[in-house]
Amino acid sequence: MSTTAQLVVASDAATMRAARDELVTGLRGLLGRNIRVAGAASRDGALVAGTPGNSPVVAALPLGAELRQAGPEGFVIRAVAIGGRRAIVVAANRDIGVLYGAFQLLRLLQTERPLAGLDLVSAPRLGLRLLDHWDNLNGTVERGYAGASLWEWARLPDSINPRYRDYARANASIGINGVVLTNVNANALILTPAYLGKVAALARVFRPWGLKVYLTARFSAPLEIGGLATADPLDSGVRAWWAAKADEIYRAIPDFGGFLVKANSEGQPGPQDYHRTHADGANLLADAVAPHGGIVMWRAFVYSSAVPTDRVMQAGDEFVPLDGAFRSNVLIQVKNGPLDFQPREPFHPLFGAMARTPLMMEVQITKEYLGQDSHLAFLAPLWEEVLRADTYAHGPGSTVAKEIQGIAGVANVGSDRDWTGSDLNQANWYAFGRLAWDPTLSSAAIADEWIRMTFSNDPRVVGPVQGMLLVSREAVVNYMTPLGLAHQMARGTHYGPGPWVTGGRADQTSVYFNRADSAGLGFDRTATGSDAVRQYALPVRNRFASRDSVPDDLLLWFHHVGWSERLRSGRTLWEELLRHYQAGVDTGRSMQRSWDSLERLVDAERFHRVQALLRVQEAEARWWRDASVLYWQSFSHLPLPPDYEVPRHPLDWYRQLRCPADPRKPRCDAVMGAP
Ligand code: GCV
Repeated sequence: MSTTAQLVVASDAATMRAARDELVTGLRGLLGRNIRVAGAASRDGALVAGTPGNSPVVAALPLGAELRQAGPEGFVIRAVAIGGRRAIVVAANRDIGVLYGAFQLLRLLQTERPLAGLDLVSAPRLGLRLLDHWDNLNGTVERGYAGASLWEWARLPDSINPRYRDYARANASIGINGVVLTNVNANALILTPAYLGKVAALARVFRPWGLKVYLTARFSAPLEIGGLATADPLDSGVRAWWAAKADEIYRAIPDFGGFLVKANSEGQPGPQDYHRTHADGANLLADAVAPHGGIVMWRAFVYSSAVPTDRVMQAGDEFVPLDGAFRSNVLIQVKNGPLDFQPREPFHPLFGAMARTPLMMEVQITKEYLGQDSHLAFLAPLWEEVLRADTYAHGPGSTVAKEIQGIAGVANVGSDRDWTGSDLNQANWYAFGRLAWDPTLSSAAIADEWIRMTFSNDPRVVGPVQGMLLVSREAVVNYMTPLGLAHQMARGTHYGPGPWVTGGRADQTSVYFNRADSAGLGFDRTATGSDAVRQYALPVRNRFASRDSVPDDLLLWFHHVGWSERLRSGRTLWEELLRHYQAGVDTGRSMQRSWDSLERLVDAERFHRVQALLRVQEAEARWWRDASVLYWQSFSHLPLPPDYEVPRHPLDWYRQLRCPADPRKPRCDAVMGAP
């Protein structure tokens, strides 16, 4: 076999250079062969990458129909004969498609898929595939568990950390095409000239990788940095200020993507401060960026302390009446569930409920409520569950995936050496990109790819690690919030159990959500309670409203259930609760056993790091189980079965645990004692 393979890339444009360099690096590493790069004239490459516009070889191939299917960002990969020799072509309509195709080819090689007869066309289903960073200008990251912000604002624009390029490469490898650099709890300073120069420097690094830059816009910026006396969206001075600001941004960053806005939510300023609507606010910014082709992503995560209705209903009540009132370049960004990135929630009722408004979905890759950096929770099953949920908005088959134009993931990326706070957390960044590209991919297939590319193709590794990943999210649901419970985490840190949390703002407390009393547990959201079910289309509403048809895993989200009432399993609520908490702990243990079996198959460094975290997770799963079960028992007064693992401490001990204030590591292991 020849030790040199020939790659033909005819163009020297920045994105084509990126594709060429990735192929050279990847093929060298994977095949152990030298790669010779040839230009336009060569017709005998083993691998040809290009567009009909920049590659005569691609232009000569009969790929018209496939390229139409590939669209602006997709690609075709095909085994062909060129001049009688076997070759592979990576073709696309645009350079960025070639780059995505190059990564796909490397993925196929690295995961040992057969290349003979290769013939695939791939196009992203969603146009907007974004990472949202909740990064502050002082270098901290809200709900970030992977170190400081990647963005070195003080050093930019002169100093360009090489990780910026690697960050862009990683994103392009999974098809992510945009990044919101700043926290939705926004700082207006990002819109000042000095910061815009820094943003432009980042945009220059990201551009070849197809990664557009977006910023969060603080609604009160005209007051804070503009010297105006108001931020009223209908004020002509305010409108002129935002239009001029948009012009200034686009002069610095011609392909700037647009704004993401959190308004009138959790203390952020917004149009309601001036008795205007969310549509007035969104349209103000949309008009400013429209001449430049920009968009506005306006978040639906709103709830008001003044409104006494069920918190999970407020976004629906607020936004549905505004359907049709937004400019065409506004997207409403809706969290996957109506509460706040819980281990399990029903899909958000806004999906399918705003027929005249483009929606995008926001998910959290950083695991604020799922054990943060230290617990293993592979999130693809959670996202798959919501993407496939049927809203019935336009009849059966109206899945959430079909109701959205884009998806944003709150990034779990920081300056930690492993990028994401733990080795296995990287799987969530990967899974997010893959599902954003193709929401029909299965969690199992994504896990399989990631393990093969991260650890090994050895089935003795792939099988156990895939098993661990696929059960991990349900384990977290079981030991934290089984059977449809939600928001039972400690106040503030959202780490560790706190089902007793009360006081302060009611709809941020655990007791508001669990409604535990001597009769039973759960939030009645049927017509006899808050009637939140009414926000869903009829078949879904009926399914959730009836005790006969509500899925067990959402039971307590929608119903207040008596402690001794029998569920479909024939067991009482109390018995089912105990089983679920125990199942969570048991899965924690089985994940440890699976990982321990890999000692000689995974490098020692990563093996020990993951092993240590799985120990933490098992200990903390017991903490969750014991604290929760004891707390529910103080209402149910029902006994634990004789063979149930006895909680190590009385309830008061758990209630009095005070976690360290360090937001990165709020674990209580020091006080919990050895596992
Ligand atoms: C960025 C939750 C988080 C907040 C976050 C907010 C949001 O409430 O705890 O940290 O703020 O969601 O999504 O705006």
